[in-house]
Amino acid sequence: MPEPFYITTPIYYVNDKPHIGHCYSTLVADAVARFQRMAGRDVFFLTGTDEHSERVASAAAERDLTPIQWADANAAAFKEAFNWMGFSHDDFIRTTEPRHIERVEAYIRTLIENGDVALGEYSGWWDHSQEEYLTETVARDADYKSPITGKPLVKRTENNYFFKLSAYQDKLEAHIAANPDFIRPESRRNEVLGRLRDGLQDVPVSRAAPADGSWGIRMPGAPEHVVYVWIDALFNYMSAIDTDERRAYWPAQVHVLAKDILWFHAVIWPCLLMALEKPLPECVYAHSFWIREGRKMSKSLGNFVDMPTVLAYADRFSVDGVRWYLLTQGPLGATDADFTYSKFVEVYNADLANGIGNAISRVTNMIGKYFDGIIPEPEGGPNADIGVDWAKLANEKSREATEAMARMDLAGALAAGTALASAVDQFVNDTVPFKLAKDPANMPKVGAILYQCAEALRIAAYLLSPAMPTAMCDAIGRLGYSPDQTPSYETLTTWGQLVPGSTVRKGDALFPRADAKADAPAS
Ligand code: ME8
Repeated sequence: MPEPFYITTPIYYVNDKPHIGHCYSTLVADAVARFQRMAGRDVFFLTGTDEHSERVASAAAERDLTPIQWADANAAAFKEAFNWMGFSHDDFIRTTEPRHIERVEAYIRTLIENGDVALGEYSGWWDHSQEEYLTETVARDADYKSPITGKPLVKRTENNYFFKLSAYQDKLEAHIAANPDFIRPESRRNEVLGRLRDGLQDVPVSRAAPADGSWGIRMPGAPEHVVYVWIDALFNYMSAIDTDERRAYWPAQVHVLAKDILWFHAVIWPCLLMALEKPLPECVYAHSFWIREGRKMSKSLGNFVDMPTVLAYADRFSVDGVRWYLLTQGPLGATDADFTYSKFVEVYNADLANGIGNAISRVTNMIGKYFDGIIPEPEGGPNADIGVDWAKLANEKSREATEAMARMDLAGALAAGTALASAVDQFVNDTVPFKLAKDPANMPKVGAILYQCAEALRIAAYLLSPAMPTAMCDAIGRLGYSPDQTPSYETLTTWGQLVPGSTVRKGDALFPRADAKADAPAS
């Protein structure tokens, strides 16, 4: 039985349309999911939308729509964007779906029955823009403004149901100490540990139901309250797989998200799970933010890289070109990453047009020219010694990619594929098959060289396919490889799979070189 691998993204607010930040988190999860599927894991990849926010209701009201009408329109926009980006999610959950609502009610009922949730009065600093309460210390440090949006905080007192978060402080700290990879990257883990030193306070899990009673999940047994949107949202990770067929996916291997919502995922969510006596996820991974041309992306600046802009980039550089840039240059670590046109073109040309794309055309062209487009029988076998131990190198690179992926080092994993493609370029330069081919007596050797090139590129293409599924699938086909079933990682990456006699396809450049002087694509 393949081992389960459950990976999630945040579920995104539907008060507005998707943008590059939402695409980035989902892309990171997609690349990991694709890699793990290739490695033979039984992957479940979940994304979706978070809909019961007050802001959805107010954004809908501004447009004379009901909240669900506005949520439907934006959830559809997220689905469209994610399909268009080529994401391979297994499910897309919406928190307004009955399957989610019913299960949230059940979880809350259990928490009330166990005494982990009870009625009380709460007074705190409310960040309306983020829909969260901040502690006195955090509010004071932020000068009583939202640390995320800079909007003023409001002192608010409510009669609410509370979750006894404070009761779980010791258990959570012990878990974090015993599991160094529970919160990643490490700098984020240290931030959480620092904040935990202030001590955990109980948190509200309900709010007064809106006057018209139309939006939110009712607290079981107390219809004058709705479940606080954040609690409702966190439960999606469980509700989506709380069925007989899917339950084995829990606990999740990775929750992917950004630094803005780490506290909810690294503190509140695990404590809720402990209260429900469920095992905790293996890793909560919080990446940093994309900024644009040196400036934070914000509504007021109107400078989001929105979907029309992403589309315009993809029109010129392909969806895979966009995916490549985001994955290799993205803010997976502790620092923000800048989305700039000049860097985009530089990376695209260096890595794709002049890198893997060029290596594939060079090799398929030579096979076309010298062997009528047929993969030659390698003289001395696939492992013939012509200066590079390809079997060893391919193995090393595959292992490096696997290890990097396990650390969520996506750029590192992809660099292993790129290194294999560069080794092919170097090999061609060193062995000069184009010169050797001038003498017919050399053709067996030329055949052996080109066989090894094509085989190495096939493996490189597999290693790069989690980032660029469409282009790399095309590349693998061009190299004359057509596995008749979904092959395992080992057969994919084991040297000598290309069958002599298969037909190579030349075709247009996979990644046409970009003109660095052209203007940035406009949406
Ligand atoms: O917080 N760079 O939803 P949200 C990178 N519904 N990633 C970014 C980004 C940027 N500039 N901007 C946003 C919510 N993101 C809640 C989540 S989960 C149970 C509930 C990504 O629509 C990033 O993943 O505000 C961030 O954490 C998420 O979008 C916030 O999405």
